[in-house]
Parts: sequence; C-alpha cells; structure tokens
Amino acid sequence: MAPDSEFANASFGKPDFDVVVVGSGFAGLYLLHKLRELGFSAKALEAAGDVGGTWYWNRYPGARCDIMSIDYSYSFDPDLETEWQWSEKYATQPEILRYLQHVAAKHDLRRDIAFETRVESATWDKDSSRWLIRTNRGAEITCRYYVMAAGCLSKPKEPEIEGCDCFRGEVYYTSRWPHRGVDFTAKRVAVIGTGSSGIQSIPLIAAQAKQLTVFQRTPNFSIPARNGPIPTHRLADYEGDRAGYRERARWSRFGVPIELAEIGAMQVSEEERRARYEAVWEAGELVGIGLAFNDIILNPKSNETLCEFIRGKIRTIVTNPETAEALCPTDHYVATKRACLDTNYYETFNLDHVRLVDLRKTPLARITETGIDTTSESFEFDAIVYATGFDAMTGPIVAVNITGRNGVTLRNKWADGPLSYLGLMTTGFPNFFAVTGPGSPSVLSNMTVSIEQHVDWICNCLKDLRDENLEVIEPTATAEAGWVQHVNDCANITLFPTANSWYMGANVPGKPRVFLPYIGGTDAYRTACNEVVARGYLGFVRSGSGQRRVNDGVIRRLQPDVQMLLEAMSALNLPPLEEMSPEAARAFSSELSAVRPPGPEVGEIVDGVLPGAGGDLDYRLYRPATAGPHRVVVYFHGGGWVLGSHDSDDPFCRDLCVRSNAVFVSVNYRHAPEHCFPAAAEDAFAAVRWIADHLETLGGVPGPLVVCGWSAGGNLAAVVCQMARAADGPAICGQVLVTPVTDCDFLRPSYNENGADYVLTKSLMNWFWDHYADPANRTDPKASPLRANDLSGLPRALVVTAEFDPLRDEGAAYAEAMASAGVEVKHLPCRGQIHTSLTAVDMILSGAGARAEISAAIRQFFHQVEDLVMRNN
Ligand code: N01
Repeated sequence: MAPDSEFANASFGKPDFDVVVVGSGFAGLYLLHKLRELGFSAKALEAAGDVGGTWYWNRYPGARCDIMSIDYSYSFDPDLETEWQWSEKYATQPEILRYLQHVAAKHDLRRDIAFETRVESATWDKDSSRWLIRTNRGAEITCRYYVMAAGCLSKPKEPEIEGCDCFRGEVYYTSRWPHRGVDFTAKRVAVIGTGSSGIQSIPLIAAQAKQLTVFQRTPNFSIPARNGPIPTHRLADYEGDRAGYRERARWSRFGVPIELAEIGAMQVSEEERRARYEAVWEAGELVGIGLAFNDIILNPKSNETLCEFIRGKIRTIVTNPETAEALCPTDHYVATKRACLDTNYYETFNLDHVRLVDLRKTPLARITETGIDTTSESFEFDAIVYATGFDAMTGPIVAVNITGRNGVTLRNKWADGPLSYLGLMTTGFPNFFAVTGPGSPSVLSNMTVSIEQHVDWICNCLKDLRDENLEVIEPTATAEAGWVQHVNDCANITLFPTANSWYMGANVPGKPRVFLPYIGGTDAYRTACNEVVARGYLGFVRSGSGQRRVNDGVIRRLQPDVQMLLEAMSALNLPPLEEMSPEAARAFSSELSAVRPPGPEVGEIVDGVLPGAGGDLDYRLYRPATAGPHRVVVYFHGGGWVLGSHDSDDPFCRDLCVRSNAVFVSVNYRHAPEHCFPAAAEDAFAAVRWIADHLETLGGVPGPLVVCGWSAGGNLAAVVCQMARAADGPAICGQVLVTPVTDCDFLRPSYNENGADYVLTKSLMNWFWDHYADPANRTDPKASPLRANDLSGLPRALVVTAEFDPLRDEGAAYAEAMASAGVEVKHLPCRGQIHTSLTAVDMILSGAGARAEISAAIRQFFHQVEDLVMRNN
C-alpha cells in the first residue's frame, strides 16, 4: 500500500491529486485508467487488500455473475476482448477476480491505488475549491474532484436479529467470506437469507454439510442458470463483430444486446404464453425474464402469469408439497425484487439432510449460544451463514461522512431518500461524482456497461472543464428536482414500487421507502446524459477562472411513456394529417386506432341509433359489469370535428365506464367539412336531449346527466352545457372537459411552446378549424365557448389540461373564467402529458392517475345529486 507520507502536502498550493477515486472494482479500475489517459493525476483509495471490489469480498461458495460473462466484462480495451477467454457462461467469483487482477496488471493500475485505506470523511473547501479526504490511516488528501466508485452492494446490512453476538460456533457472512475458504464437512449449518447470495450458496453448502437448515423469510423467484459453455449463438454473435455487439449493448434497454419482446402477455393465447415462458426457463438468462413480453414489469395480470409459471416449476421440482409451497413467492411480482439464477437450488430441498424453515410461519426469535430459536423450535448448529443482504446503493456512499457547501452533510441531505442529477452528482456537493449512483440504471442494468458509460461521462466532463478553463461543476436545484421527478415517474408506471425490495430501501429498517435506481433503460439514460452535454451542460453551474456559467433547466419533462411514444412515432415518420384529404385522414386514423390496446372489459356494449339535429346518429353504450341501473354520462369523441366516430375513443370510454361505474353513451355527430359549424354542436345537444328522455330505456337512473368529451368532443361538451342552460334543460349535473378546444385564438403561449412537437400541432389545429368553421363563425360561443358573455349557472366542471398541449392555456382559461363566474370548477393540469396521451389507455400508463381523477369527479357529480335528493326527501 502507499505510504501515508505521500499525502503530507495536503493543504499547500495545488491539490494532491486532480481526482480521488474511492474503490478499485470494475468502476474504480476503469476510472483510474481513463483519468490517466486524459492526463489527470488520480489516486484510488481502497478498503480491501487488493483490487476487485464486489468480487474481492463476495467469495462465498457458488458466487458467480448473473449476466453472461461476455457481457459482464469491459469493452474499453479491444485487446482484452481477445486475450481473455471466459471459461463459462456465468463466470465464478475467482475467475472474475482474476480478470480484474489481470486488467489491473496489464494497465499497471495498482501503483495508483492505496489499499487497506478506508475513506472516513470528505469535506468541500469552498475557498480553495477542493475536497479534503481523510482516511482511516490518518492521511489527509486534497483533490479537485472526488468520485465514489464504491459499488452499489458493498455495505453489508446488519442482520438485525437478537443475540447475533452470542453464538459460539462459526459465523460467516456471504458478503465478507474468508479468503481461506470454509469447509463445512460433517457440520450442521444454518443459512439465513434466500436472496441471490443465499440461493447461489445453499446448493454448494448442502453438498458439503452434514445437515443444512435454511431460514427463509421471503421466498424469491429463481430460474435455472443452465451454466456451461457460453451459448454458441451468442458467442458467434459476439465474436462475429465485437465492436458492433458492444455498441448494441450500450444502446440496449438493460445493457445486454438481446431482442425486446414487442407484445404483451395478455395479447397471446395461453399456449403461446407458456411456450415463451418455457423458452425463458430453458435459456437461463436473467434479462430474459422481463423480456418474454413487453409488459411483465408493467401489468399485474401479465406478471402474475409468469409468477404462476415459475411457481408451477417449483411445485414440480420440489417433492415435499409443503416445502414447495413455502418456496413459492406470493408477496411480490416477479422481477420487482431482484430475481435469481441458480444451479440446483430448488432440487437441494429434496435432499434428506436439507430442511427449509419458513420464518413467515414460525418467525426467528433469537440467535442462541448454540444455534437459533424460532417461535416454535430450538436448533443447534456448528456454523451460521448470514446471507442477509446489503444497505444498497445509498449505503456505501453515505457511509463516508461527506460534507458539501455550507456544512451540509450528504447523509442529512439524503435523509428522506437520495436526490441526484442523473445519478451522477448532487446539488450542494460541487465536484463530487458517484459512479452508478442512485438515480442511474446501475443495478437494473448490466453493471459493466453502466460503469463504462458513467466513467466516460465523468472523464469527458472533467476534460471539458479543463478545456474551457473551468474548475467547478455542480447541478442546479431545478435540474436535480426535475431528474428526481423523472426517476420517480419512470418507477411509478411499473410494478417495482409495490415490492418490499432493496431497490426500494425496504430491507433496511428505518431507510426511506424510495425507488433507488433508474428504470427508464440504459439506452434512454445514455441519451439523456449525452443530451445534457450537447445542450451545454444543461442543468449545471460551471465556474472557474473568474467565469460562472449557469445553464439551468430540466432534461426530461415529458412523462417517460409519453416520451417513448413520441420517439416511436417519430421513427415511423408518419405523414401529417393536415396534408391529407379528410377521407384519407379518417382512414389513416382508423388504421392507427386498430392497433391500440382494447381497454378493460365492461359489462355490456350496445350499439344503437338516436335522432340528431339533421338525421340519425350512431351511438355506442358501455354498461358497467356491476348491477344496474347506473347513472349516465354522455360522451363526445375527439378528432377536430373532422375525424372519429362513436367508437373511436373506445378504450377511453371503457376505462371511464369501469372506473366511474356509470353508463357511458358515446355519441357520433356530423363531421366537417361535409357538415360545418354548427352541425356538430346541434347534434351533440340533440343527443343529450334524447338520452335524457330515454334514460330508463337505456338502463340508466332517471335524473341529471354528466357530459364528457375529449378535445373537439370537450368543446362540444362545454357548448352543450351552455345550450342546456339557455334551453332550461336537460338537467346536467357535471361536465368533464378533457384537453378541450374552448377558443379559436392561437395566440396563447401554449400554442407557441407546444405547437410543433407533440402530435396535435398548430398546423393541424388550423386544418381542423378551417374545415369546421368560417372565420366569421369561430368566435360564436357555440364554437368558442370561452367567448360566451356569461358563464354563470353552468354545471360543475372538471377541466383537464396537458402540459405539452397547444390547447393547454385555453383549457385553463375556460376553467378560470367559469370559476370567476361562480361555477364550481376543478382544474386538473397533467404534468408531462400531451394532448393525445390521457386517452391512450394501456399505452400511456402515466395517464391512469388522471383517468382515476376524472372518474372520481364523475362519481362526485352524481353523489352531489343523490345527496340533494336525500336532503329534499
Ligand atoms: O441479499 P438480498 P443478497 N431475518 O437482500 C433475508 C446482488 N447479487 O446478498 O427478503 C431473516 O437479496 C432477506 O429476507 P427478506 C443481487 O443484485 C448478485 O442475497 O428481507 N431473514 C433475504 O431473503 C442481489 O439482489 C449475485 O424477507 C433476513 C436475504 O436475507 C443483491 O446482490 C449474487 C433478515 C437477503 O437477500 C443482494 O443479494 C449475489 C432477518 N433479519 C448477490 N434480514 C449475482 O449472481 C435479511 N434477511 C451476480
């Protein structure tokens, strides 16, 4: 190790090093190499006695990678790819450690690593713009940039079991396994914990021990690794074009270049579903689990089919039915806790000397001098193995006492959960970086790919600072808050937050329940990081040499699924509707509608015809599956008065029908340009009148209606309310206007901000208006309801607007105007949504919250009526 005197000059002049790196695992080694290459002076501080990080400490029997070896390796050194041959599909810990030792030796990295040196504190000194690092060896080191590359799973979690210290036999932790190895021959052994470490080690411990007892609190999903030679097709793919293979990995969802499924689990027959799951089971690849279908981590029903498939396998393998049942996970969706790859894990429980103790049934009471007591039994052991996991992601970072500007510690700043920009930096801690920190894909990706991306980004950032004569970089508070929001938005459309996993911090008592990694994908993440740089380090303040460059902003403002949809649409290069004839545009939008998910099942769908203002109009009625009669909502579809029909918003109507438990009658109306203003408005009003008169025939409850509409349909719903007020009926108890057209004026800011990029464009709105109404008619309140002289006395309203919609401001203006006129109005602005996204049921999952609020409002409108009736009786 390096002598401490090396750091003696700490507080004079130049810092001791440009960069201090903590850790010498995959991340620390590459960082050191890259920094050197760029001419930065750097020192790595490592608590262990040698390189390897995770693979230095986790030496328990059976420890292997669970991403294929060829993928779980560096790509920065092309020679390494040919000079190192992996012996197995999943390399063992000793082989991975040898690989890292080889890399360290090849690039002569050890000379810049201080081993057995644990960083205890790091303090930012604003006057000198330097970090002061203190180690357990009493050394003080100064550096300009401080990088934590200490791994995500490197701080073991306390077992939190009473009596841990009093056991007199042998005690082992999978995360700190003795280098000499352990011989369990003829011993009675206990293993506590059935995560990846337990699942990998249990079969090998069982192979040696006289008796093995596994204490399981929560069963985990595991699939057979089918270890052996690297599959030939994959090897051929890799060896055929190594550079291309690596590049595909970099731009893949999880850092492994495999094909993503394009279909949901519920969209295929049971036979096909089973066939795909069998293929996953046979392939023995962790990333394959979530890729059998594209909605495994999104849709509970889809996920449950895979859960049940794996449970079926467990029941087939494990011969004792009670043990099999105890091994079947039922408390979480598959993949929401890190799933495992195993070799003979479930088979091990068929051995006579192996026993499973289900701690859910008989909880662990305490560790005794001779063994373990559960609430119902006392066990005696020669050895206890703790495979109880880690204080993941944040644990290793806040284990160091890091103090940033104004004396704020990172531990305090992150007390309610980590706050970071891109998972790389955190506001208030200038020049401090984390590799694969919380808020980055890290543990949800192939770590080696994510590590290389982070190291490259950090090193390029330092180089850019140097090239621009700058020294200090720090994210802005806005950028950080925006990224944290985006990380949560990504997590919240998945099933991940439902599990008590270490991803959620749920395994450590008292740790805040926050989803720690970024689930948006390594590809999307890389794009965001690159974009930040391309936009002049958006979201950062950079300073030095008398300069201060502030580039405040948020890198991702759209909801993640909306962003993905826009990217997919942009890749399709769809022709603009406004360049088509109305007939062609109608045909085209019908084609698009045909491929969308169908929406939920309703009790009944009835198609019918009702008399409009100028002839018969089609309608489609959606009835809830619950016992009727139900209250009735009249719905008007979107489509700029030109496109669409009574069934064109089918998934949206189904969804609202189920959620609000009301009958929805979606009514067609005459379209422009064949029938211009005011045909649509008159039809809409005629339909509401007819429905009000036929409520009982339609299976509805007599009484007031709610009217609802989206876009141009929202316009009609608003207009109908004004017409009903003027005509003194029919009775309407609520109006729901979803991203409505309320005015013909294009001058509001949202038209400029959102007029080009978010599906509904300014030019398309022009096209719609041009077809619908002559300029002279557009200011008529029946076309522009915002223009009505008097908005008082209108029904209660919910107005829903989308942040990235040209119509946003006119919707908001209508809500405001009605409220000023005394109407009870709720305005629901939807962050990160576009004009078309709220109706995209089962495609835009982030819109589900808004649809829940719409339905709640509808229920509320009807409740208010019922309350009134009750009071009057
Ligand atoms: O830790 P874990 P791990 N009483 O947290 C149980 C990576 N990894 O070391 O779920 C009783 O998953 C706990 O029970 P519960 C991989 O990402 C990769 O196994 O909290 N039981 C659980 O069963 C992995 O996810 C590989 O109810 C207690 C277990 O201990 C991550 O590291 C190999 C308990 C802990 O499981 C962590 O895996 C190994 C208590 N007081 C690890 N406290 C590869 O294959 C905890 N438990 C690459």
